[in-house]
Amino acid sequence: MIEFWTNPMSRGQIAHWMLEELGHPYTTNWLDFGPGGNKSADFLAVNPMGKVPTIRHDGKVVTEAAAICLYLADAFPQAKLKPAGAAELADYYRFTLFAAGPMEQAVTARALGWHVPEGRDGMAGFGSFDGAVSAMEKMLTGRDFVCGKTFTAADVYVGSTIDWGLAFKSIPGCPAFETYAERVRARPAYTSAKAINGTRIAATHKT
Ligand SMILES: N[C@@H](CCC(=O)N[C@@H](CS)C(=O)NCC(=O)O)C(=O)O
Repeated sequence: MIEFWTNPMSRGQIAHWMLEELGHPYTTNWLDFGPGGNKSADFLAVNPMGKVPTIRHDGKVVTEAAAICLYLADAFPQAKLKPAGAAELADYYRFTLFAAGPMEQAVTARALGWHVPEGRDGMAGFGSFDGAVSAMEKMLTGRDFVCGKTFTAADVYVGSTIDWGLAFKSIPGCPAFETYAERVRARPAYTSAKAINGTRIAATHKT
């Protein structure tokens, strides 16, 4: 059994998509943000960061949306979401960690108004926002999915990064991002995860 802690308006949607890809049963613990939810003693005992997404499988806790995607692909090989060849694995790890590290930092820094002082790009892991986005664009150009023709767990994470970035306009649109986003949004598991979270948002976040 997989236990899953999430909030519908969060990066939890990334892990939710991955869980829907697996087709394996899981239990969802919806957490509100606040002292009674993600900062409760019970949840902090599971994840001391008090952050979602978090999963527990076979007694092991996994946090970090990217790690959850990669871990579940390993733990459930029957889902065939991890490539076998060395060349594909190189892209699989590189793209996922690039999205989870430099891209995530670049987008967050921009959203929060943090500026890398002039001449200090070399010290920042993401270099600059424009540099990270342009590298991601080049990396995705000319390929259907991260590992080529076949969808993998890397596309759940990288796809979420591009999907959310375009939806919230935190990254600029370009043909490589738009066409890639269209391909990953066609996954039935993407649609079912969106539907589950949309239903939860409608039920709990009244406007
Ligand atoms: N590095 C983590 C980030 C997780 C994260 O920041 N989640 C946010 C929601 S999108 C959260 O739980 N925020 C609540 C809080 O920190 O109180 C990951 O990639 O999973």
